Amino acid sequence: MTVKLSVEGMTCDHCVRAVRDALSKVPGVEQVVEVSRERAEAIVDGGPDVGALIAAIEEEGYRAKAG
Ligand SMILES: [Cu+2]
Repeated sequence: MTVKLSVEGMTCDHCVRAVRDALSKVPGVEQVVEVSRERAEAIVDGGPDVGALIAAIEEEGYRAKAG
C-alpha cells in the first residue's frame, strides 16, 4: 500500500530530513518513497496507520493530512 500525505510547513532541507526520519520510524513503514518540500507532500510504502504517520509529522512541528 502506498500512502500519500500533504505536509505543510517544510521550509528547508532540514525539514525534509526531519519528516523523512519521523516517517521511517512509524511501524508498518517499509520505505519512505519521497518527501518533497516543493510539492509539500510525502509518500510512503508499507501498511502503516495513516493517523500514526500524521501524528509523527505533527510531533516534528509540521501539519499533515491524508491525500
Ligand atoms: Cu527547515
